Amino acid sequence: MQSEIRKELLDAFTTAGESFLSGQYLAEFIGCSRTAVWKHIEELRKEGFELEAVRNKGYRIVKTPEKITADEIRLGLTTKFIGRNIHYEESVESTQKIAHRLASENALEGTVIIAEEQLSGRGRMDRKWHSPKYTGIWMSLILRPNIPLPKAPQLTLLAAVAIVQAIEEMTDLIPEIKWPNDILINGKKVTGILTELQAEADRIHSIIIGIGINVNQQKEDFPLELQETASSLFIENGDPIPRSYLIKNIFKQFEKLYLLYLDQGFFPIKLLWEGYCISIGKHIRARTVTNTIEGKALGITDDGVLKLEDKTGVIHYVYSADIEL
Ligand code: BT5
Repeated sequence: MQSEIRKELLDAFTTAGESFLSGQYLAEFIGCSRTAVWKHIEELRKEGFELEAVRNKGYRIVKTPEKITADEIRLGLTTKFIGRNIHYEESVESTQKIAHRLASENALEGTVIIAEEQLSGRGRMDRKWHSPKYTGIWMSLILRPNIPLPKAPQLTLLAAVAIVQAIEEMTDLIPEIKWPNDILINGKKVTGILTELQAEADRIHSIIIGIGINVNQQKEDFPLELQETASSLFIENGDPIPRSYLIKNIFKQFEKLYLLYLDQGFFPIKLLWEGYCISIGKHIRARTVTNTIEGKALGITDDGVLKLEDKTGVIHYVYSADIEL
């Protein structure tokens, strides 16, 4: 919708409050035909506005979409650099793609790209990430730590701890971490993390942490194939959660842990992470790109690598895999 018409339409509804506005009135107000008014109203509906239409009275807005705005996030944000620079988009292919571009254009550390919807949200190994409009948190965070390349996966674990802490602060839920990048509640996946790098052989230019959190979806908002394995905070908690508060909380927890990490290394993060991990001590199956290993998860190394003991007593070090409990 042309932005001036959209603005005039929203202004008219704002002034009218609870009163109805007729199609005729809106057509004259905006200076277009009634058919054009009807088309614009349909577009507002597609954007998530709920409009009531009553014969002989006209239209009124009954519910506006719960949008995230960069201003709302900035208001009351206490961090020094995480989330201080926000790129907010209505609809994108993937926030990771934009983050890669901005990172190579020297975006500041802590820059975050947030979208209301992703049309090709991605998981690890080119898997798809379902990212419907106005319901979840789909964002990518640009970091520039001065750490050696093999330590980059530690930031996935750090992000998981920050998200779990933020969820705990706002709800009574008990989230659990499944190595390396899933957060589950009551056994269902509510969050996935995707860490990508821009690096040379021995130097990291930037680390891009993609975070996908199912916040306010209802069960039927998930495609059938995900309904048994995925869930949202709303489904588990019973109340919708204001996404911008959760985002702010994640920024706060993340910055705290990240500064601790830069100062003291991975060890303090590891201790926190172990407290939330569900797989340690359990018999698990790890599917890597090349093979499948079964055994007891002993824990993670100081670098964040999973230690798995098979039934012959051999210890395997797993850098990346899908875990089945
Ligand atoms: C992940 O991959 O879990 C990482 C997901 C990262 C998504 C964020 S959103 C912001 C940023 N921009 C992006 O484009 N991506 C990042 P993986 O472990 O490979 O899990 C992917 C699998 O999770 C899929 O194959 C599905 O089975 C399942 N899945 C897809 N969408 C889901 C959802 N919304 N909730 C729960 N599970 C989902």
